[in-house]
Amino acid sequence: MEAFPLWIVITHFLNILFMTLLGRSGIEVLSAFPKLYLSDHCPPGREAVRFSKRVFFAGSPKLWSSLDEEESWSPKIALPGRKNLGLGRHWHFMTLQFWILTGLVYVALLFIEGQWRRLVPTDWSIVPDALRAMATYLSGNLPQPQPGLPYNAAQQLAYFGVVFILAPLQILTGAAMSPSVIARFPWYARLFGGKQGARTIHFLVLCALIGFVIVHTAMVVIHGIPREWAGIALGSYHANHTLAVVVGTLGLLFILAVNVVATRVSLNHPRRVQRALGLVVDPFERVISRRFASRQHYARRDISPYFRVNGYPPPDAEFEDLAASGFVHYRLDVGGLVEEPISLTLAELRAMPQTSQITKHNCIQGWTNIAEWGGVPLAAITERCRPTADARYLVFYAFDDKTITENEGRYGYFYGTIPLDLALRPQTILALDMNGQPLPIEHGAPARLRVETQLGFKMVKWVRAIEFVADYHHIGQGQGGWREDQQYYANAAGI
Ligand SMILES: Nc1nc2c(c(=O)[nH]1)N[C@H]1C(S)=C(S)[C@@H](COP(=O)(O)O)O[C@H]1N2
Ligand SMILES: [Mo]
Repeated sequence: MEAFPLWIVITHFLNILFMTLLGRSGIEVLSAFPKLYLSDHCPPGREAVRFSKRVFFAGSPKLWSSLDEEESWSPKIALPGRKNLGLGRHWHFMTLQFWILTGLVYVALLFIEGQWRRLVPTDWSIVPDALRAMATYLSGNLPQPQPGLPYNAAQQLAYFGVVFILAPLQILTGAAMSPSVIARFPWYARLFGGKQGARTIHFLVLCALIGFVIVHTAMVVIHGIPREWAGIALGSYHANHTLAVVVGTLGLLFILAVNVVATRVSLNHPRRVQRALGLVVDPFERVISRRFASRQHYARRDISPYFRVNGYPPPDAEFEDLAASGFVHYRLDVGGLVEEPISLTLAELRAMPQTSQITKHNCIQGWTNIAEWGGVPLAAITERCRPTADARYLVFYAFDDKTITENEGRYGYFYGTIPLDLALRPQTILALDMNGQPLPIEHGAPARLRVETQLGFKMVKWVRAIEFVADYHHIGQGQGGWREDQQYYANAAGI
């Protein structure tokens, strides 16, 4: 009997390759916030699981920033390792697209070729049969394969679980972590117990998949490598066994080589990798990030007791003087490609139409918090200064010099850009208040951006000036923001 048709041999191989990249880059993402929560308030010190020795507390006397929580994990495990969340995400979202494509082709062919019975059990007797098969293994014998199939009931049930339960669950919980998706459809995250619930399930499914791979590999060894590899690498149990061992080994070496090269190149040429993977990742990010408008309306009782800080306040004397005098001398300069450049005091900003919203903040590292934000819709500011026809982006310049506040070989003043259409969305505001009080210094006083479909790093705090531009490639290192420049984050930030 033919064990596996060619399309199964190919999709199975691609699947191994993509799962190694997805798993390793997923671990990199986890290292940026190495803790799991069941609640979207993410109370510091009260995590469900923590993969880090260091504990941070809400009431700690010394201000800490969530980037301090990041861990550096080995490139042998994480892709690429050594605190590179930006490229970890690039690898994850690049591979994801090919993995889903492979999965769709596989499942489509399974049905088109009438082979779905290979995986989908049609009778409940599969459960006792699977139990019996496991008992047979435990007694030191090999169970009989299912009639007409190359594997037994326990294997069939496990394969069904992986393809039709674990893989879809991984995609669904992945989507429930996208700030764009859950800003537009807040009910969707609730299906999984919130974003943190989805994140925890996503991790548990990773563990289940790793467990599956271990047992699956052990089974291949127990059943006998040359014969099993003849089946899955050459498609037939009667194929030449020497050839099977050669092809199988070459296949595994290829997967290892791809992983080694991906890791090395990412560590040594991060900007090139950001750009190259960006060709596949950026369009995908943009579709998900910019299509939806936020429809979040949480209640006051949903507000988080403690809201994490990410990014230390500007340390210089000029800013401290401004703050000490209650920002009376503060001016927000709005210029660039506009018909009427303006300069607004805090009082003038407060005299403009105000709005407020209770929304969930999603830091790229993985934590969430809910707060109420009040301030001026960016649409109102845009309307006043009347951008010219060639203005396409808004650049937000901040007061904090990261050379001083976040120096891990990074430098320059913080800034960020958003496209004009995002600026005009109803829940895009220049916030002046947080939870009914003027913004605390650490959360961006006197004014900070809120773009409720995006990741936290897009929401520039301590805004000094806004510039309308046609293009951002001449600013900073040209990637559209300080974290994009210095940490290789993608510019569209909806997932
Ligand atoms: N000026 C400035 N804005 C910034 C940052 C920063 O370091 N400097 N960090 C960003 C990141 S990564 C996040 S998650 C949010 C955090 O906002 P919070 O400190 O109010 O929680 O601010 C964003 N805006
Ligand atoms: Mo962040």
